[in-house]
Amino acid sequence: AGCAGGDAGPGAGGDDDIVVGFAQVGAESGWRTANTKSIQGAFEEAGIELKFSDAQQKQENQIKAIRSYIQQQVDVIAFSPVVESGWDTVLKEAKDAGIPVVLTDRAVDSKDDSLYVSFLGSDFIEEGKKAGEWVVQEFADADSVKIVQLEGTTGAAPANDRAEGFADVIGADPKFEIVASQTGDFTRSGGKQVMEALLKSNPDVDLVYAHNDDMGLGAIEAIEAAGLVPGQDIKIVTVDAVKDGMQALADGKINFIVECSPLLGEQLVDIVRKVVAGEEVEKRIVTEETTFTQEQAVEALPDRQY
Ligand code: GZL
Repeated sequence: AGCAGGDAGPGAGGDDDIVVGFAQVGAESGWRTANTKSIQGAFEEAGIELKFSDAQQKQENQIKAIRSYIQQQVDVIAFSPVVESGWDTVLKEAKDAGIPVVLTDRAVDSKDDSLYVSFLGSDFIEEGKKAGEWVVQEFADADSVKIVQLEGTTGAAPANDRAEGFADVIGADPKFEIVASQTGDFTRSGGKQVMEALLKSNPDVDLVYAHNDDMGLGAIEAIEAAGLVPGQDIKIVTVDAVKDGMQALADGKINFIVECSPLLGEQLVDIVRKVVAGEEVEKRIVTEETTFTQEQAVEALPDRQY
C-alpha cells in the first residue's frame, strides 16, 4: 500500500517489492500443512515477500495478525478464516487502510462482499454432496443405515457446508439416520476421542462420515481399539485425500475419499499480481478436485504431491 502522500510505498514496482501478509489457520491437519507448503513455496518461487503467521486455530490470533499486516502496510493481505463469522470489523480496517484482502480455502459470512477482492478455494457443499452420493449408492440394498458424523471445526465453512451438502443428499431417504454428530476439530486426536465416545453409545453404527481424513484416521484407531474392522464392520467416508488418508483408503480401512485440494499457492500468487497491477480478478475461483475409490487410491498414491 502506498504511503499517504510522498513517494509510493512498497508494491509500486515489479514483483520483487510486493509484500504480502498471510494469516494461516494453524497446523491442525495434513491438509493444512500441505496448504502452507504450497503457499510458502509459490511465493518463494515468485520472489514475492510473504509474511506468514500461524493462528493455532484461534480467530483472535488471526485478527491480531491481520492488524499487524495493516500496521506494516503490506500490499495485500490473504487469509483462510478459521470460522465464517466475526470478520467485518477487521476487514473494514483493512479496507480503510486501502489494503486489498484475498480469502483462501475458507469463506466468511460477511454481507458486504466489498470487504474482500476474491475467494479462492473449494465448493464444500459440493464435497458434502459427493460423499452423500457415494453413501446412497454404497448402501442401496440396506434397509437402514446408522451414521456417525465427525464434524470439522465448529463454525468453519467446510464444517457447515460439508454437513449441509451431505444432509441434502441422504435426507431424501429416511433409511439414512445420523445417530450422532460431533466436532473433532479437524484433528486426528479429536476424531479418535469423539469416535471412542460415540462408539460406546452407538455400537451398531454402519458408517462414519468424517469432514476430513485426519478425523477419519483417528476414528480408525478408535474402531480398531474396540475390536472392530474399519472399512468392513464400519465403513468410512472422508474428505481431503491427503497421503495418509489415501494410504488408509488403499489399505481398505477407508472406503471413499472426496478430494479437497490444498494446492492454492500458485493461484494465490496469480491473484496477488493481478490485484497489485490493478487488474480485475474473479470474485470466486473454485478449485478443481475429484473423488477416490480404494482401487483409484492404489493407482494414484505414487504420484500424490501431498
Ligand atoms: C478445507 C480446509 C479443511 C480441511 C481440513 O478446505 O479448510 O481444514 O478439509 C483442514 O483438513 O484442517
